[in-house]
Amino acid sequence: MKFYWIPKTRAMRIGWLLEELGQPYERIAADEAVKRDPEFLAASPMGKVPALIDGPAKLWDSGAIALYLADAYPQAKLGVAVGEPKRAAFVQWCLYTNAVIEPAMMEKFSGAAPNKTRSGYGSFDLMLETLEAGLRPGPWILGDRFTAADVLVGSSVGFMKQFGALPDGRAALDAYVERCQSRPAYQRAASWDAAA
Ligand SMILES: N[C@@H](CCC(=O)N[C@@H](CS)C(=O)NCC(=O)O)C(=O)O
Repeated sequence: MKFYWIPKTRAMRIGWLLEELGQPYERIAADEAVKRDPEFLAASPMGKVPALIDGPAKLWDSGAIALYLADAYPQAKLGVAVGEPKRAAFVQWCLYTNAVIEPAMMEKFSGAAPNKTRSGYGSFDLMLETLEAGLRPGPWILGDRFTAADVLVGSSVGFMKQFGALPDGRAALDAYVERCQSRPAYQRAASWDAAA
């Protein structure tokens, strides 16, 4: 697998997932030269990272990459197979990061007035309430099993915390980030990402 990333960006979440996956991969920093490379652009037509090439599979969105890897490498037990009871919840939470959490974070950072009805993501507050409810009883977003959905959701909640967007008193979310970030695979990815 070829994994394209830029240090200290959202791409790190796929680095974390690849460390959880335990399959060999090549990490390629998407510098200006790489961004002009036709092989990279074939995988990532928008020039965005993370991007992944795995044989014939070419993907460039972290949600899509996470779903793909969880399905393509079931032995890593990071996904929920079609037909299993929690499959729907797994897909739902995998999409939650890019469809809801990240647009809601933009609302928060830009100071835009919330409009729950007009915005597909609801609002920042509604996003947080829904996430907190989803994490009950926990410890993971699907209950007792850690999955690729936690990599996506946990990395976004980690961003919120890092950028001061997580309001005080959200102890369950704080504890969730801590649980995610104490995983050895997260620590490995955080260490090579920080060193790059
Ligand atoms: N929704 C995308 C976001 C991708 C994205 O915005 N990537 C940024 C890094 S955080 C990027 O590629 N920036 C470099 C650029 O646009 O040239 C995902 O999660 O994969």
